[in-house]
Amino acid sequence: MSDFQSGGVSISTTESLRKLTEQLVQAIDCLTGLGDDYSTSRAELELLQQRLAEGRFHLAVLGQFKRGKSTLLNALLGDDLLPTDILPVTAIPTFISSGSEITVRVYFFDRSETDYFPTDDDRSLAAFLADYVTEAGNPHNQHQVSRVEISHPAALLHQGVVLVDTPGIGSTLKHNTEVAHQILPQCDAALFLVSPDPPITEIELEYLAQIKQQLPRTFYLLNKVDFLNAEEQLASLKFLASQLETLCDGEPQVLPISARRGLQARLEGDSHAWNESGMQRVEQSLIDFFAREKQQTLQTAIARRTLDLISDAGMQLQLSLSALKLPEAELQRRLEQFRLSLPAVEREQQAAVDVLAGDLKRVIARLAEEIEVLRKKAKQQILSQVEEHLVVVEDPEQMERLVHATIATETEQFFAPAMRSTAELIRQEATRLLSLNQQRSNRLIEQVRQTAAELFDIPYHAPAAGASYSPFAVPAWSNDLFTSDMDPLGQRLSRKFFTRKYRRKRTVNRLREESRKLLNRNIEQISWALRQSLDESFRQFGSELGEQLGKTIAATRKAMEVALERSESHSRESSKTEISLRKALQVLEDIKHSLAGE
Ligand SMILES: Nc1nc2c(ncn2[C@@H]2O[C@H](COP(=O)(O)OP(=O)(O)O)[C@@H](O)[C@H]2O)c(=O)[nH]1
Ligand SMILES: [Mg+2]
Repeated sequence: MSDFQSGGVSISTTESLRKLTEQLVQAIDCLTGLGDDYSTSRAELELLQQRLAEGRFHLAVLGQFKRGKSTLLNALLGDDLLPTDILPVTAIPTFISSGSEITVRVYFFDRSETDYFPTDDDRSLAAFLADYVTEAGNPHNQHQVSRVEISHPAALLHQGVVLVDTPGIGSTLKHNTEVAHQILPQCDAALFLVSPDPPITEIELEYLAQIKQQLPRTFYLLNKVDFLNAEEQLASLKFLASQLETLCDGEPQVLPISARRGLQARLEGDSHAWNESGMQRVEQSLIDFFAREKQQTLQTAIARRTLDLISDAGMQLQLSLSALKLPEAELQRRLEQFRLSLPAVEREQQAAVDVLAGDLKRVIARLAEEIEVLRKKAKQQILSQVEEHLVVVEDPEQMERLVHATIATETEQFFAPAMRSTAELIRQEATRLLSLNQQRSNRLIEQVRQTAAELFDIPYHAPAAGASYSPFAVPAWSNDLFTSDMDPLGQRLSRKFFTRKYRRKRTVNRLREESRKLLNRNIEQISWALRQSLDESFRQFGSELGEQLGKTIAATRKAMEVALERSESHSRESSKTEISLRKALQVLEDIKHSLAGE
């Protein structure tokens, strides 16, 4: 029996494969007949069709950034292939499938040519990959890489298994979080990775809820257990299980692992250590799962996605059809009514923008309070130690050395955790407010769709997945944020010309002043970094809010205007259009019902 519990997959057998294949062909045919308006949905269906035919199963590793996703994949492949780092690295989804040797192909958004490894130059594979999938080699994806495909001879990849490395959610890099959401419709099952400290965050639970909605199977791994003793590991697993319980109908199995130790064991061929790392159990469970349930899960995932795409196309079709059926004057009137409803929407949107700005101000005020608390604490903790040297030490040179040493250790020890806890506090507050704003904006978008639906007497379909905004991201931890270097200017007072007493007094004053300045400078850096992140998250959120709403309005308006145009043109033409639309709708409805098993 597999360690991963069965998720109650019901579709099975070759008969259902044959049926699903046929349904896809019908749906694609139907959308092809409808022309360019439906080309995006058609292209997506074609990709699903291809995957189903090839039995290409996408198992994605998902989770927050830095949980060890890439390390885990490297351990499973037995190869130090994907870049891993303490900084966010994987900005691009990477698909790893079976091949007799290692090759890499890089795809771009803005051109159809691809880049390929091995190349003519002598670059290593790691260097080649780093140029595309790391933030350092390809900052903010300026090279417009859409995805990377790697082929690898690892046995685990046989029989159509494709492992997918994803950028994490919750990273400072917003585009990573976006990609982590956009990848979900392409995945069939997921390994969801968490690690202790903290075991699981609010953002992860939200992400997981989306994953559960879209993917038929999810497996849970607690990574980095090498940080924990047996007791702590047990407590972590228990806590995780309780957090996951509501999402998973019952306590899910969470396997504890150390991907890093596993990778090392694989590279050294140490089977005992491989077993100890927990990775052997993961590998065996995956092999069992692939053997027993891969085909079923693939079919379930593809059937679900097909159903979603067909439902969306059906709604678009219904809107065109209802519009077409109406007399031209009536259509004009309703279109006008829709237009008239827009200013109210725009007013509400403006109100939403104002609320957002107010919320940002509130979080900034909260940040200022926290920063003052921090300043006080830093003074108590660091300056009191400095002051001790200033009082006790007689020799000015020795005093200088001691103060510098104290500042250097204390800066790191105080500010690193202080930064983390302040950032966490601000993150929680920002996430709470942004999620309220998101609910408001989702309601507004729904309102527009509902107005359109009511005007044209068509049933209202809630969107498959609401717009998802990336929440506030804590700034990346970097030592550059803090400095312990004191001002080197004007130090030395010549021993020759001044008495030691005078030199000591001057040194005390200068060190006191510099320590204060340095401490304030570090506080300002923290404040500035968090303020930047806040501004950026709220700004992005605001612009996405406008964009989503704009798109919904534009799409609805376009469907009506197209209908209006057609009804204005020749009536015979129009009745022909109506017949073909009606036929298409019937076809889609039939497929939908048979997909839903009705
Ligand atoms: N201690 C420990 N560190 C790990 C483990 N797995 C990964 N890491 C480290 O965590 C950091 C992030 O790993 P990476 O695989 O890049 O995470 P990703 O962002 O989720 O892909 C790296 O420094 C890894 O070496 C583990 O099992 N134990
Ligand atoms: Mg990674």
